[in-house]
Amino acid sequence: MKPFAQTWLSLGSNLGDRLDNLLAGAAFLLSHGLEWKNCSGVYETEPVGYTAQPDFLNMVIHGETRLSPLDLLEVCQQAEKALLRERTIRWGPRTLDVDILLIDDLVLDLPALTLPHPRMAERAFVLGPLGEMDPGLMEKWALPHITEGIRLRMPASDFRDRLSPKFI
Ligand code: GSY
Repeated sequence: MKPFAQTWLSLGSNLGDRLDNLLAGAAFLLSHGLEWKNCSGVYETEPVGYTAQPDFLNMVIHGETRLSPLDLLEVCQQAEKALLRERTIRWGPRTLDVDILLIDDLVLDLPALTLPHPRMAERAFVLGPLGEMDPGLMEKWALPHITEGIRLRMPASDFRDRLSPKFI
């Protein structure tokens, strides 16, 4: 059997019930090939890129999976679809966004997937939750501790028990 790979995923939502969207997205992933290891708290974050949109809630999940990177990407995209994500503006509001940040030590440059995630080192909404959850990973990948524009909204201990694979 294929060994487990460790992976870190970033989830974001700024439309509808943002917390429910994050938890439903996480639950979808956990029922489609991702095994839960750990997660950060949920952060309220200022939008990056296209700034004329509501604040996001963001979190990072650490899981393990036997899925290939492209199959994991497919599951992430299915999770977005399951949450009825609409893409009207390219960088605009969304019910759920799931980005693969890291898979083990993989460095990939495919048309569909670049690893490590090419913009993670400049995004406080990724670096804050990741740093909270896994300081060793920050050192390993020489990631800066940028926390500007984000604040902890809910510690992981407050919602961990709502992460159920049967949510969707
Ligand atoms: O790439 C993820 C979607 N996204 C986000 C996000 O999740 N959080 C914040 N704060 N800004 C963002 N801009 C984009 S695009």
